[in-house]
Amino acid sequence: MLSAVTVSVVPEARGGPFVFWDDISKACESARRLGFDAIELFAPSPHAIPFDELSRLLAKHSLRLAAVGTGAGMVKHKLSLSDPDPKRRREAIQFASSMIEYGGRFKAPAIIGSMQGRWALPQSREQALETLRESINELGEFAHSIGMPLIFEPVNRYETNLVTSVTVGCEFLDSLKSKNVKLLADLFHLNIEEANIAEALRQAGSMIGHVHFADSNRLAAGFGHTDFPPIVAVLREIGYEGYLSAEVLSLPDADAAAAMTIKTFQQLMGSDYDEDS
Ligand code: LER
Ligand code: MN
Repeated sequence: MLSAVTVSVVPEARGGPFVFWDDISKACESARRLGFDAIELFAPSPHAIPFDELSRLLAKHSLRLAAVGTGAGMVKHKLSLSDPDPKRRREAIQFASSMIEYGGRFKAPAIIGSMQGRWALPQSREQALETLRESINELGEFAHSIGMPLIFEPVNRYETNLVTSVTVGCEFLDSLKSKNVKLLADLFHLNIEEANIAEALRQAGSMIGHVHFADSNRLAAGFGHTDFPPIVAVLREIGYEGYLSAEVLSLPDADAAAAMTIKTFQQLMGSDYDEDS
């Protein structure tokens, strides 16, 4: 497994669960110094950090791009992939596509989390899920056309009323025509929604494509009460080789959150972790 840390350049997301903020160059420098393999980027659009600039920074600090978030589509632009208004839904698809394309240039998948939206009357939940299914099928196939998977994230009940758990996420993926969509297990959301986090991951098996590495309280892994060893044991058992990406609050400050994350990551990886990788 590989380590990653989040960087947000979305002012409207201030206070959200991202470790580094605003200054991508400083974030890359800190990530490398602390020993991360990659960063995960949360940006307002593909134009926020031009391709050449990010390429140069990643190369300079020997970092990879783990994934790109699309949450700004919701937080900043109020776009939802289950929007009953066809025009707004098309804008949501266009925004998500532009992020998929941007990430793809770095071989990084895009994540659809809060952009799944929420259902509300007069729509039914089933109608909203059907609309979401159409959007995710289209985006999944677009991602496929550029050789990338699409990552879909169940989000806890306080943030969506559509896909909130790994079980519902697996059912949703099974119902898609596109077979190019993987699940994101955000350990903070799972801590709220699952009876047993490790068991939920075991059930999902090869459907897991990305992990947000957060403690019970959404602080860095190690600052809460989540029991990580059984979770990592199951991730190994299901053959997960992707990222544990710290999408956590920047508390008590960015460097402390990042340092606790990498300490916990290295402890969990034990002898499997090659410090030079
Ligand atoms: C939001 O809570 C979250 O976990 C993000 O990764 C989804 O956009
Ligand atoms: Mn997340």
